[in-house]
Amino acid sequence: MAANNEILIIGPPSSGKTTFLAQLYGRLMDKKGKLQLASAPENIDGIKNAYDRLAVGEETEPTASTDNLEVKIPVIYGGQDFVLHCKDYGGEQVRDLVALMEYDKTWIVRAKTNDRWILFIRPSEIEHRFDLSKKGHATKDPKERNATISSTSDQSQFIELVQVLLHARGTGMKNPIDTPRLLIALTCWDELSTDSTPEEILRQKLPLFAHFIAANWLAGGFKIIGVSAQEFPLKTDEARDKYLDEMPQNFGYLVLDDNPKEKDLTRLIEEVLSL
Ligand SMILES: Nc1nc2c(ncn2[C@@H]2O[C@H](COP(=O)(O)OP(=O)(O)OP(=O)(O)O)[C@@H](O)[C@H]2O)c(=O)[nH]1
Ligand SMILES: [Mg+2]
Repeated sequence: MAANNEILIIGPPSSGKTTFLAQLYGRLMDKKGKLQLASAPENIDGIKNAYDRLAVGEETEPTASTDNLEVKIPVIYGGQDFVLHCKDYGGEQVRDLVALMEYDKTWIVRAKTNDRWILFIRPSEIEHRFDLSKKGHATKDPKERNATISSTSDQSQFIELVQVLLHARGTGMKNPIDTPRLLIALTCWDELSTDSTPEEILRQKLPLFAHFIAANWLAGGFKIIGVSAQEFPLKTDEARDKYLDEMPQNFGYLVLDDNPKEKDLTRLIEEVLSL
């Protein structure tokens, strides 16, 4: 089945959606990437705000849960013109999809009209799996994670999220899924300090989820990559100065199959379009 080129970024709060879109916008303005701007985009206020913050070395702010921003950026890719629809919204909405197990019309339309999904997962925020072979009992500080959706594990939350969205789209799971094509982007890759491949990290951090995807998608219908849109945290004056001096569009990279770093962030779009 031919899939359309509409792309939806799905990600819980703080998974790096807005930072990535702001950095992508910077790359497009810079005109050095594989994906090129065709003409000036309209309505980019939300992304521009995040872009301007990065330009002065400030981190992006959490997107309000009520925000549903849709930006259309005309681009040229492989000699062809098409419009990149960027949707940014508060990740709280994604958290609610799983917590309440219900979705509104906005999400039905999003799930149905976008044939290419990018799922943002920030591995450094995944709760460590409890390994019974290493400890006799689990000790867990209840204050440690106030960001959890419920008492269920991160793994089942991501599985449920994908199931809810497939349900909203009306895609059954009896046969291997071809569309939506799924790009799993492991974000804030710099926080991992690892030489492992994105696939290895997914299997290490979320083995059940990795298995769920491999079992339900057609091979070739999904892919796993690493993304560091910002390259390092902007928590110190030194880090902020570096951003100010060297410009945000010079930071950020992707990690493709065997963990080489790819500086052209626009290639993430190429990866999802080529699925
Ligand atoms: N170290 C590091 N931090 C990052 C990176 N990308 C984003 N961050 C930080 O992660 C936090 C969340 O980033 P956002 O882009 O606002 O995340 P979001 O998914 O838009 O969050 P919501 O709007 O709440 O849904 C911010 O403090 C960013 O500075 C990265 O590549 N590396
Ligand atoms: Mg945001």
